[in-house]
Amino acid sequence: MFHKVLIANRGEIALRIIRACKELGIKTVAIYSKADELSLHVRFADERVCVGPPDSAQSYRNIPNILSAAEIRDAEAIHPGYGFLAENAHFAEACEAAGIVFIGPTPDNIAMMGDKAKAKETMIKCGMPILPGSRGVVSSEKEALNVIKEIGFPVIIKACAGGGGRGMRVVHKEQELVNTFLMAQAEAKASFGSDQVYIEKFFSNPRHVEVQILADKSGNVIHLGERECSVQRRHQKLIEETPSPIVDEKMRKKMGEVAVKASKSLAYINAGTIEFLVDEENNFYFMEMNTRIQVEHPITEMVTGIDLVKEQIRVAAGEPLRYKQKDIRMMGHSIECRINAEDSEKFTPSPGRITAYCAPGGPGVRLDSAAYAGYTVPPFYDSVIAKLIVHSADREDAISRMGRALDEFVIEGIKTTIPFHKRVLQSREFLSGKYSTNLVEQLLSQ
Ligand code: MV4
Repeated sequence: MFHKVLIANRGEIALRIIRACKELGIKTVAIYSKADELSLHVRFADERVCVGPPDSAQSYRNIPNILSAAEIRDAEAIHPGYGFLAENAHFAEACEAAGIVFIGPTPDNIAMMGDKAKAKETMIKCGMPILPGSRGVVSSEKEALNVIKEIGFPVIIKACAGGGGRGMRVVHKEQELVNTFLMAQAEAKASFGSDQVYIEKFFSNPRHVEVQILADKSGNVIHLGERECSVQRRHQKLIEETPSPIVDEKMRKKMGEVAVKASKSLAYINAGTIEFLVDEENNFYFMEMNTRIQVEHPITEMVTGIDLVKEQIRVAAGEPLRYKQKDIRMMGHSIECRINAEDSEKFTPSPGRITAYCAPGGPGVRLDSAAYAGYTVPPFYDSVIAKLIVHSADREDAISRMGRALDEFVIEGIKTTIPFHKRVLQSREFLSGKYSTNLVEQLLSQ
């Protein structure tokens, strides 16, 4: 096992990783920007190195500075968390070249999944159900029309280098195609440096359901069930729950099996997530694979009892998985609410000083947060300041427990999304479990 790990991240996920390292007896090195001198991750780590100014391009994404920090402090491995460098193949490669273990998959696996059209091609070969559409890149309107002859309107044009909802355009009829196609290419070029796009049949009112997997260096892969992530706004997830209200044992088994089979054929190592789009008939199709630990990982931990971050570190150190598929049981129901430093109606950022802070507690409540009374939320980074997670025997009890925990939570001095969460939890649509990715828009227009 490693003796010392550097955490190339900040906030709640840096703290989460420090906690896992502590329990594994691993020393930790925090990195931080000038804006984060008073952050909890800096205080809780055994060592700390300032890697640059507030701008994350010069600090949390500054590869030379981060590698120097790891070398100076003798860290044997780097945990990237999520965001920043977590899915940067060059960084994974640079770690390898410097003799430092990147806690994640190989650079090749990261690069492959980063190209969404390539990922799709690869997944077809792995027996994964995929969204009907072009085989690979579409480079002209003529080619686009040929694809559309097969699948019909509406279609969606996606940037190969996009992902997470970035670089997508829907086309409803032929008159719009040429314009939208050229616009999609130009936007892809401007945003990602590549004008490559591909085309799919567009599904309206989809659900987003994802499967968690864990894979070790000996080729063992297991899945840990699904997470329902359809409560989102502009591709930012707001509430996640497991199990998904629409997934039954049979569907879970099928999704899990294809996810495991694909990860095996990729020789994937690390925790990973296969995202599926689920249509109104509960057919599921591969969307993307995320090669990192995800924000919403705690709900899977609550129902399976498995510490995903510790497992991630163990498999990176070459240890075999300690669980076989038959050891995995999903117990009860878990929900996560992402509490953002944002106005709860307009979702505009609300950074600033937290003047009062009182955390919820009691049975079945977990709070992953790096916030505290007197802490100032900087304006430079992601606005998630806390993840409130509950676990209970069933969905109804979990919803009621989350309502109680949200009522207990006091954060003063800044605006948060707590009022929004209370509203969703009381909505007929959420309570019924029959909601799609349109839920938030529906509620906000009421
Ligand atoms: C789609 C789609 C409909 N049809 N693809 C958004 C995130 C990225 N992973 C892919 N996304 C979508 N792809 C086809 N062929 C609708 C979305 C989509 C979406 C997907 C999951 C969760 C929320 C979403 C919100 C808007 C659009």
